[in-house]
Amino acid sequence: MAPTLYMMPPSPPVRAVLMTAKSIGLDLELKQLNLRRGDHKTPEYLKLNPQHTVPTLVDDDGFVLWDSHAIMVYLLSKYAKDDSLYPQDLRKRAVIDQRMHFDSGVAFAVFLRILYPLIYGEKKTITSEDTKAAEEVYSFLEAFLEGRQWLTGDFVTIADYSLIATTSSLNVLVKIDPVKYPKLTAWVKNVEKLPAYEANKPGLEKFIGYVKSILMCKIPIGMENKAYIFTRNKRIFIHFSFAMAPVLYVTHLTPPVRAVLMTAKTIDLDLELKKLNVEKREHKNSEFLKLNPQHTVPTLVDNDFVLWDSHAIMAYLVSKYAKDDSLYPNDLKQRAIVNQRMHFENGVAFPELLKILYPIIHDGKKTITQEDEIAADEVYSFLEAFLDGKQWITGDSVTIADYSLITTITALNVLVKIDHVVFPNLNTWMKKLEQLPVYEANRKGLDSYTTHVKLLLR
Ligand SMILES: N[C@@H](CCC(=O)N[C@@H](CS)C(=O)NCC(=O)O)C(=O)O
Repeated sequence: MAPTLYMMPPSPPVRAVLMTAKSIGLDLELKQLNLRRGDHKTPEYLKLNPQHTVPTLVDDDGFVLWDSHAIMVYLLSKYAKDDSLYPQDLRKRAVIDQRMHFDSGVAFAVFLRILYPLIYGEKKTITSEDTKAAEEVYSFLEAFLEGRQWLTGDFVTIADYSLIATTSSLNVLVKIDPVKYPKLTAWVKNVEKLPAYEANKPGLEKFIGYVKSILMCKIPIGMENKAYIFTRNKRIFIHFSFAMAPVLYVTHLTPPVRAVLMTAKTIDLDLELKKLNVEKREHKNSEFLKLNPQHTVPTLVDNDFVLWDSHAIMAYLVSKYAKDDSLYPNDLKQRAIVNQRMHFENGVAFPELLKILYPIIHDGKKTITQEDEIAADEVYSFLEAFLDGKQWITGDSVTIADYSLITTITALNVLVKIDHVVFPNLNTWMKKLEQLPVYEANRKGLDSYTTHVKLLLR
């Protein structure tokens, strides 16, 4: 029996899965949902996937998995004849993971942030802010493609599928300028020539028609189209060290950094920490941009190997340095669920935290609005559902998905308190994590974050 995919053709993550299935000649039984009609919020569908997203996979033995990235990895590991689209090689895989988390947490998040208010809200135009956000995504991709034909190297992987699905859709909203982004433009053209791309086309066309029909003449033609120019600090501050311990670039207030620190502590791995001062824009310094064009912390330098994105870093460190696989199980299905939860953290929970936090930090906002509360409560409700019948966020043992989520949720909890009566599973889970010795690696950063935020809110 073919695995079932709950889907909606215009959805980019759905199309990424379809491209993957096409590449490996896997038949899927497609069940179409109409999201505007609310098919994804029915009790039956919520029982399958409490996060109510498409795509959701139900394998022939009833195994349920959502999140396109987790699904692609799972399908390849189970059904592909070789590992070319998601190589076993630790470093190649780590870079693919990083690019896919970039899709979840940045590219696709930006896409939704522009699209949803147009579909569901009052918004009528693409604003200059939208353009700026999309252009930032394009700039990152342009940088990732430096010296490479495909997104992670000289071969096609699921990171290309994931990002072409999102980018080709974002391009409908904010055009990719071929002059500003020549590498990105060439990459899009190359991907379009792949046989697998046929699986992106019909959905993309539906998406284009859909956007047109919704907006009709709403998008103004002469909209602002300013390039986002990174402010580059000229000061050189990075001294490469050849110490044995991997180097981790950090800032002290960030949840993803704390998640990596918890992981390193658990596996007893020494890291040489290098603090970047974000206020002094050290993360935008040209030296650091050379290491990580996405200019995020944490960034890991393990000898000659550079990797960013906390999720990809945690997976890499556990695979390379841990004594066993308990934090990131080798078992296909267990790993698939860990991946799904981490993409949830990256694509849903963390962006919600930033949406509430940034106006407080950058614009002097002093209050938590009802809208903020609703958004945070939605994240809490998802987690409450994920934890149903489980001790930890993916099952019976602690994994890096717990670390990823606890650091973000404790930070969000400072802004919007978790109601213990409404979210009992979540409350119990947090208490259990707080009792782990490794939680100390979260506490320290969380405490200074809490003080900082409370001061700003005063
Ligand atoms: N990270 C997820 C994102 C999936 C997602 O947000 N899909 C959208 C459609 S493009 C959706 O299902 N939206 C409905 C909802 O969130 O309720 C993935 O890669 O599968």
